[in-house]
Amino acid sequence: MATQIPKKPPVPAAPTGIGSDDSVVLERRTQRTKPPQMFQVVLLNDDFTPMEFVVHVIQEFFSKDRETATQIMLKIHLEGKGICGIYTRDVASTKVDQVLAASRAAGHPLQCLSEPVE
Ligand code: TYC
Repeated sequence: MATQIPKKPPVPAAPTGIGSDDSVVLERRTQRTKPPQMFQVVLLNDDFTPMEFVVHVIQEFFSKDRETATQIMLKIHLEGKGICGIYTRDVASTKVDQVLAASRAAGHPLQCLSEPVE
């Protein structure tokens, strides 16, 4: 009886991503996750809220210095509305709540909203 020479088992075709020498090939991805939708927080003009209060609100809740806050307030006063900051959804929503709470507590009708950017 002839001696059986054991045959090597056939090498399975390497699946995509595995090199023929068992090395793992990582594909470069351009971007793993897309950036979150951003929201701009807008203040609206009205005839009653004092300018000084609006400047205070912009400084306090949007971390602007007094000069920048004054410029934003004047833009709102002249153009009807203005962007105070751009944030993720939850942060923007919190800013709106904080501004409205402070305005109502002070007895002013200041309006604030957030809207998606783009
Ligand atoms: N128009 C207001 C005034 O003349 C000032 C003001 C500015 C009010 C900006 C609201 O978002 C506002 N007293």
